[in-house]
Amino acid sequence: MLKQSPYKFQDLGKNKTLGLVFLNPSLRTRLSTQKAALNLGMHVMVMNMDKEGWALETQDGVVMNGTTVEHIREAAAVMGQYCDILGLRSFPKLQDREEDYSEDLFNKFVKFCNVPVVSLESATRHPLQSLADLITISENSNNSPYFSGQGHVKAKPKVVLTWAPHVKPLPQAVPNSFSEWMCRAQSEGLLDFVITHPEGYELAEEFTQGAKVVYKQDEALADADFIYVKNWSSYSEYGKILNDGEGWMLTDKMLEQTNAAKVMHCLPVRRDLELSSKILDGPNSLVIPEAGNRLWAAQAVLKRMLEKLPS
Ligand code: AN0
Ligand code: CP
Repeated sequence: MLKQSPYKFQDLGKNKTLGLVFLNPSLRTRLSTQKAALNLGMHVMVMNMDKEGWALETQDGVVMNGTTVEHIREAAAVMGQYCDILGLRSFPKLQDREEDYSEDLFNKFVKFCNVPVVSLESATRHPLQSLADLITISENSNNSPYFSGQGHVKAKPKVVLTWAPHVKPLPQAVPNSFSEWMCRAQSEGLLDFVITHPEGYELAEEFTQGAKVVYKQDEALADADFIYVKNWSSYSEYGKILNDGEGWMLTDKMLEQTNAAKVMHCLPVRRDLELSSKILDGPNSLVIPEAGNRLWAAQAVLKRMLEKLPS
């Protein structure tokens, strides 16, 4: 495992350059992917398009006489000239569901840059996060070969994804990906997966096939081994916040109904709005090792991509 020998493949990325392109802010994804690339011997360049790049036009057929300065056709193609692999972070605009769920921007970037692309969270998915989450669950479950010796002694852990309150409309990308990966793990008999949220926050069916949805949070949390906390905006009333989410913030009192559940969150987290500080600072929280595992997730993915590149 890469975690045991981080530098084992440090020759793999020699003379290879990774470009990380951010259209939105990031702490974990930026640093973990950068460090993963360095462990593999790659060079890394970071482009903060939102702050330092030219305003990007993504639609075809427009006369660019407004605020956009450069078209994605040229911008992506040019970045592809300098890099062997590119990563892109592009949040949804949360205005037009069709546009966001078609992954129009991400797909255009892939098409025009002409090099392999890794998602650093796109409009509908955050796969590097979900891989890190799966590693974290494995390390804390004794039915896994990666069990660290601490955590749950159970043949099949119960994993619950719970909606949490927030003041801003957030993407569905993190819960979509988490659900997609957990449904797959469930179909392989590794765990049981339950989703809980207030009515109106149903995720797109393509990501939740096989998941059990329970609207009563206390019912869903009963006997849980892992609780994954995340806010998302509505998919059906696209991009909207439907209520103030009162009573949905996970507290240590709620943990009493669970199997001493370990608590996860992708971060950044708003303390005492999404998740109580008592839980975050307490022994049940996995948020820091979970963020630490972002490194190994990114390194595993970059390693695979490097192995497929012509040398
Ligand atoms: C983003 C989201 O919910 O998708 C990024 C999470 C990794 N979160 C915020 O914008 C707060
Ligand atoms: N979890 C996550 O992707 O964090 P950042 O937005 O800080 O990269």
